[in-house]
Amino acid sequence: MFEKILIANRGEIALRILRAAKELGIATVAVHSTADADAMHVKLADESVCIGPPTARDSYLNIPALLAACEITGADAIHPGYGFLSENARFAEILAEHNIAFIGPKAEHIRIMGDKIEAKRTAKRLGIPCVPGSEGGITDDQEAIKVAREIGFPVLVKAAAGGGGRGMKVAKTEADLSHALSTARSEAKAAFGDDAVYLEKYLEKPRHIEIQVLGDGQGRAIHLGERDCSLQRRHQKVWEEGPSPALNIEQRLEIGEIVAKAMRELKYIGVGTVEFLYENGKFYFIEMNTRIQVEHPVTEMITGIDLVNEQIKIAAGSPLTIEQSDVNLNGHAIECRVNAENPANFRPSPGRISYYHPPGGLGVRVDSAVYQGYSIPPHYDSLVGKLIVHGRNRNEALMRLRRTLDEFIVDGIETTLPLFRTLVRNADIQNGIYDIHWLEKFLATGGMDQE
Ligand code: MV4
Repeated sequence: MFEKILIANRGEIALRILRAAKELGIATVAVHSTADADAMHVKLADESVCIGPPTARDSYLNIPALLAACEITGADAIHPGYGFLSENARFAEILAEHNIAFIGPKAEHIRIMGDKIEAKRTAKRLGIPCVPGSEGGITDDQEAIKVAREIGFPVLVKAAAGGGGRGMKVAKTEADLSHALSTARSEAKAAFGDDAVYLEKYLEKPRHIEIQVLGDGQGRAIHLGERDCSLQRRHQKVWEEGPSPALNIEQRLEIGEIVAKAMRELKYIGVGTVEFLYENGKFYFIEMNTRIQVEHPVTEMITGIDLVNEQIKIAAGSPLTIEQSDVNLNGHAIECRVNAENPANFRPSPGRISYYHPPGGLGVRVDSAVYQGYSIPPHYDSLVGKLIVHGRNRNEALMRLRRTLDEFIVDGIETTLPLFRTLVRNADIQNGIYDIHWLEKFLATGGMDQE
C-alpha cells in the first residue's frame, strides 16, 4: 500500500480523497495555490506545499511543481481528483517515469478515451452500442454527405478532441452540412488545437445516463449501476440521481453487464464512467470518463461502496475483492450541485460566507470544503458543495431533499439553493419526466422568475 498520497486538487474532492486516505492509514499531502492558503484541504492534510500563484495553469496544472512537492514530502502516489490533470495521459506517463504512482487508469486508456473517435471505435469493438455515424473521422464534404444520407438527418458534427459540447454543430438537412462541418472544424481547432471531426445521428430528446464501473486491470471489472445526469445547463450538470427514473431493472442489468464485460476485455484499471444517451428504450455510447466524477456520491449512497477507497487500493495493485453479485443497488439517491452563482442568471458570486449551516440527519450527505468565514476565491469553479440525499425509494429521497434544502443556509454569497428548492417541487421533476433539454427550457420559459 502507499505510504503517502499527494492530492493534486482542491475543494470538496480534495477532502473526499483525504478522508479515504486517512481511513486507509495513508499519510496525505495537500498542495495549494497562494489563493488557497486558507482552504480546508490544506488544514486537514498532514502536510501541505504551496505550488504557485492563483491561476490553475501555474499551480494545480503545474507538473514540475507537483513533482517537486512529491520529492520534498516523499509522497509515493498522486491522486488527481477530477478536472485539472485527472485525464492528462502525459501526466500519468511522467509520474511513471518518476516512480510515482498515478491513482487512475493506464495512460493508454486515458489517451484512447480522450480522443472521441478512438473512444467510439474502441467501444464498438468491445460490443458497446454506439450512436450511428461515421466510422472514424470525416475528411471532406462528400464523405459527410454519404454518411448523413445513410444514417438520415438531422446529424451532429462533433470534435474528436471535444467533450463538454464544444465544437458540436447540428445539420438539419443536407444544405446545412457543409457549413456545420467547417464551423465545427474551426471551433475545434481554436478550442483544442485539433480540427478532427466525426459525424453522428442527432438524437433529439435523449436522457444522459452513465454507468459507473470499477476494474482492477487484472481482468476483473464490475458495474455499479447508473446515474441519470440529464439535468444540465450549458453542459454543466446540475442535478444527478440514481437509479434513473427511466429504466427498469432488466434494462439496467443488461447495459451494466455489457459495460462490465467490455471493461474486463479492456483490462481497465480503477474507476470509470461510460456515458450514454438513452432514447426510446435504447442506449447509445457517447464518451468514457477515466476519472472519479463529481457525482460519484450518488453511486456510493445506493451501493454503500467507497469508490475512492477502491480506487486507491486498485492503484496500489490490489485485486478487486467486490464481485458483481456483492453489488446491491439500494433505494434512491439525488445530488444537487450547489454553486456560488445567482440562481436565475448563473453569474458567479464568489466572496465571504458569513453564515453556514449545512443540513443533517438520516440519509443526508454534504460534500463541501467551505466553512463559516471562508472566502470562495474567484479563480476556480463555483462549487460550494454537493448535497446528496438517500431514501428507500425515489419519493423518500425527494421528500428528504425538500427537507434538507430548507435546512441548508449559506449566507453572504448567492447560491443555486433557490433553484433546487424550485426544482424539487416541480411536477416533471417529481415524476422523473425530463430529458437533456428540460432544464434549459424550464429556465428560458421563466421557471425561476418569481425567485
Ligand atoms: C449528442 C447529442 C445528441 N445526439 N450526440 C453534448 C456534450 C457531449 N459530451 C455530448 N453531447 C451531446 N451529444 C448525439 N448523437 C446531444 C448532446 C447534448 C447533451 C448531452 C448530454 C447532456 C446534455 C446535453 C446537452 C446538449 C447536447
